[in-house]
Amino acid sequence: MKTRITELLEIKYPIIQGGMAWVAEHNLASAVSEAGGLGLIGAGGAPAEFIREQIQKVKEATDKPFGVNLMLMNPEADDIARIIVEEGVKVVTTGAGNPGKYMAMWKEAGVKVIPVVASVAMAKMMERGGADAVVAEGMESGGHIGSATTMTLVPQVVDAVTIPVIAAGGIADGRGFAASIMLGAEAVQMGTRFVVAKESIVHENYKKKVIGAKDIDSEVTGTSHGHPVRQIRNNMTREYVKLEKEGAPFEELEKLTLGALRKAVVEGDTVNGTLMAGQIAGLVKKEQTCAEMIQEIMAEAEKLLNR
Ligand code: TUI
Repeated sequence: MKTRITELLEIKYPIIQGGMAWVAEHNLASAVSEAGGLGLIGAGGAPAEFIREQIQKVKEATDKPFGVNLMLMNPEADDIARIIVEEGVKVVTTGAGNPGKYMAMWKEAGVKVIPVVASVAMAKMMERGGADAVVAEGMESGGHIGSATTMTLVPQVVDAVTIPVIAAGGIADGRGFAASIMLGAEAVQMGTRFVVAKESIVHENYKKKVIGAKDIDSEVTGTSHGHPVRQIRNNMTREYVKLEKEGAPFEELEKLTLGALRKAVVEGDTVNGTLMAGQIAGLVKKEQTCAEMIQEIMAEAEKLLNR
């Protein structure tokens, strides 16, 4: 399947792996790229030099295109933005903010820039700033989210910009892929399904929680202070939501989540860790290789789209 995104990124299939903090490291990114999608290293809150090492490991593992997701709240974002250029990374996606201040540097270096947006206004601003494409991410997604759903956001962004749009949020199979194409998207970005990939280094306990999750098992924390984060409900989210209802200050809430994503991903703490996952976790039923996932999704989508 050819779209402006497969042409722009020189990839075989229009499937991009989400740039998930802690989860999207070199093993997962190189597996997705080797399978014909676009693998991403998720910078999350990691130190800049760690990201450089991750980039170098992907380069050793595959000669296919891959990218880096720069989470803009990272305190070392400036250094990571520069490392992306120094290491010759071809694609950058950004999240949780406005990447405007890096745009000129990246464009000059020939890096393809794809900001993740959660609104039409942000999509238009990014297009004006020189973005090559945007990811329109609905609130079905795991992690830090906006307020519009994928179903409503994607067609509105498609109508508002001329650059290609990638749909994200609630997509995990060929039906979601085909539906995204129908909404005008030219690729999809998936996170939750890749969390349980065989090549994903996520702790088995976390993977089991995603595989066992039902449709309404996620919870959004952080709405009281403007940083909503979707994750699978557990002891930590119950406590968080309770404190939020009582009007607890941010400093107190932060104590619950500090280091909690690492606790879940690395240590497998499903009780007090942050189990970021999207609403589509209920559809994710087994661990497969990235290649198996991509092949299955493309075969199903092509059948549906040809009908
Ligand atoms: O960035 C994400 N998802 C993320 S980042 C992340 S790391 C984190 N960990 C703990 C707490 C908070 C964050 C986990 N998940 N998705 C892309 C995304 N970007 N969703 C929404 C946005 C967004 C929000 C505001 C993009 C732009 C924006 O603009 C604000 C502005 O500056 O105008």
